[in-house]
Amino acid sequence: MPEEKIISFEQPVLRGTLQVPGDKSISHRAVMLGSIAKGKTSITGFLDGEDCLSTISMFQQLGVSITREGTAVQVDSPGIAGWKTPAEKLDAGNSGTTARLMLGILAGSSVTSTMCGDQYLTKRPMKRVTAPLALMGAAITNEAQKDYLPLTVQGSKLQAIDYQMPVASAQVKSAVLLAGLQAEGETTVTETDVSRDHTERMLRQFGAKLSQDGKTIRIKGRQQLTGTDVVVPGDISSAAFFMVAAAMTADSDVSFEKVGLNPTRTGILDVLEAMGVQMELSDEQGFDGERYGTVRIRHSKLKATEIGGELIPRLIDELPVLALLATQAEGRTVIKDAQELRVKETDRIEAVAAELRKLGANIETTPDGMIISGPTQLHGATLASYGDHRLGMMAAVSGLITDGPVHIDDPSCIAISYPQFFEDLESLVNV
Ligand code: SPQ
Repeated sequence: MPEEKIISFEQPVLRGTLQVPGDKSISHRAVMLGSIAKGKTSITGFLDGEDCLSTISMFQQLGVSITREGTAVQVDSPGIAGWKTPAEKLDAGNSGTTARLMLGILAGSSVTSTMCGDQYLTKRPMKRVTAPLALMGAAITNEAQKDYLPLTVQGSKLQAIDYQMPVASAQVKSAVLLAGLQAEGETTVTETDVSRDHTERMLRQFGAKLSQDGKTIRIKGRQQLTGTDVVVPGDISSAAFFMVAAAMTADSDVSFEKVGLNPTRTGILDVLEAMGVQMELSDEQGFDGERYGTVRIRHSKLKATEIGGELIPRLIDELPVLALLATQAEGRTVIKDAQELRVKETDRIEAVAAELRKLGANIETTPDGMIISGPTQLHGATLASYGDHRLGMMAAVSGLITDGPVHIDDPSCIAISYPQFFEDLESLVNV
């Protein structure tokens, strides 16, 4: 990909149907559980983004046979007990999900390994995961005794814990549950607000027994997983960029097929509806596992809204592009309770505000969110991606409504979650 991408369309209109690539969170988990399980797992619709490829190469280093042809992945594993000690460091690249879930998995394995990450991931906090794992007896160390990557995990015997989560985070919840799967006794995790539940759903699919009581999940240790077939739906967090694009670009009408509709991920649809976006849902399927269907979005007159509380974990990754949408809405949109945005690939509160201001947006930051007043005519500018795929895609979509071209600095990070993003954008505009 070039070092700069220019978005410049003459009166763009987005029309047609789109099948976005596979869900990133589900793709990671399919490879992880397929590798913990003994036997064969077949994955279709896998996301071939850089983050998920980091997960595949980690397990290959641990001795799991994984082959991939495009979006079809075959896993053949000796099971977690048969993994071998890797010769090299395990590199999580840019992927927080890979790093945090793998810490939980490796803690109860029988191998010793060191995990590293790129310049952005090594600045993201790992204590939220290493603290509960230490309570379970995990041996995780860092030469500098800090809670950041690189971290060395010496697989050991774990004890179950009852854990009250301090933050709403699917990564922390998943790390504790996956460690609990190898531990002695029954582990319980209680959430503050419900976060994405792909790990729980997929553990059941691989034969594990879990029970749930409100915000508390219980898992008994020492359960064996059995390889299975996994179908990955389209990623609603990727579709979100084009949903927002269609909602704010005159005359647009786009249908998203086979897009994931897991209720712990559909906060974006609730917000679009609250902002007055014309939306239709159809062909809903897959109710027992991961739900998916078709979502049609049409250009609409937008009104401001408030986004906070329990909604936040259901749309955390969509907040950058929703902030862009809010610049086109009548009134004052308030995003609150979203302090987690500050510890993503970059500080997504400051970065979003800085870039939208360059376009002329009226936006202020708060410790836990943003306040955006609109509607505002946005102007062309050069925007930075901060090496953050969600910032890069927000910048690209902004170019559909600016009165001049938008230049994106360092757009290559978009391949982390959406390698064919620009092809899909071209395919929808002015067809
Ligand atoms: O994997 P990574 O880098 O953490 O990815 C992000 C993203 O924007 O793609 C966050 F930066 O998504 C997280 C998400 O924010 C993926 C995820 C998961 O698959 O479990 C859960 C969320 O993170 P958290 O910290 O709330 O658990």
